[in-house]
Amino acid sequence: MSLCTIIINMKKVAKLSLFLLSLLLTTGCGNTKSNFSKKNKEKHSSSTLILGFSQIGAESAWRKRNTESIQQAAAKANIQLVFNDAQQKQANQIKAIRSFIVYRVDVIAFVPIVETGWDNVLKDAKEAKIPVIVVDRKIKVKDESLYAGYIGEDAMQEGTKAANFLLEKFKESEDPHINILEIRGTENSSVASERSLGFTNTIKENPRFSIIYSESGDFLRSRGREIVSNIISDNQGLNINGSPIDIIYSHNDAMTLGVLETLASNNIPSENELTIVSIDGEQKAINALKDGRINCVVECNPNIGPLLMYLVKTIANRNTIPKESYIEESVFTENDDLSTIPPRGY
Ligand code: GYE
Repeated sequence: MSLCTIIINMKKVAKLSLFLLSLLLTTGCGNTKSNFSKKNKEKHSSSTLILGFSQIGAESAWRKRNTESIQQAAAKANIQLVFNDAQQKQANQIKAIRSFIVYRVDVIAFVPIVETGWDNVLKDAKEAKIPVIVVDRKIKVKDESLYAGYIGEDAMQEGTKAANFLLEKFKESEDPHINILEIRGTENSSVASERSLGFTNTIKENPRFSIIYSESGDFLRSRGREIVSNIISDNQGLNINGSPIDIIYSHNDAMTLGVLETLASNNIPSENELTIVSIDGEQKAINALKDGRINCVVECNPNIGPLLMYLVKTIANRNTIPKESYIEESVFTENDDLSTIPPRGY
């Protein structure tokens, strides 16, 4: 595992070299067990707040912008950021959080790649009296006091917005069967579960809609390509056992762009017969919306850095933060004046 630990705010790099060494020792060697409880690290002497942040990886343009937003906001807020890229592995996140405890950062924040498996490491953070903020995706823990609060998108609402667009678009349709292919995000992540639940709870208002096939694409462009390519080759076209696919609901733009690549290489125009709904709002998806290859893009706002830093400072000053903080999000559809959408920045 190559650990990418970036320390922003170079002023303190000398003080942190010891921390970097301990971080590499406890996480860079793979099977090194963190026994942080025996390490009596002196709390760092700096007056600058130190935030330990565990990011899941760089799987999409959305994720890269999310990381940028956090790094830029930390620098602007003069918060020292110890950033760890978990390379899509929960085990790496747990090791990184343990290392943050060893160094006794002031606050820990992390994007939980999946919902469960966090109780023990968060108990360690609680014992060390280090507050934890959950970012972007939610967790399921037995004891809700293990973390101070959640900040991120409302994935349930995103699924609902996707379904509402389809209910409106097909409200005059006489078609008795409107078939949906759902391409889900990372299995067991809160964001994929909620985007599914919000969508299915809403789309059932019209019984002519049915999800005839659903598969996880892990939020990856390559998997979006692969899923649709397999369907086309297994069924000699864009159908499931002869039932035509009328709608593709994809949980993120990266997978949607993969889908569009496969449709194009199989000469299946998405503009006419197919309706595609995607979530995130990265520039390439907005461009595809503008040229008619996608019909609706539900925004999932990655720019949570400034709000996160506000919450970090609040909690570091021993004030409470809301259990859930949601970021503003919009919806872009084929019915809007798309010329007014400013550059997305990712
Ligand atoms: O939609 C996707 C990223 O957790 C909301 O993860 C995030 C999702 C986002 O890979 O592009």
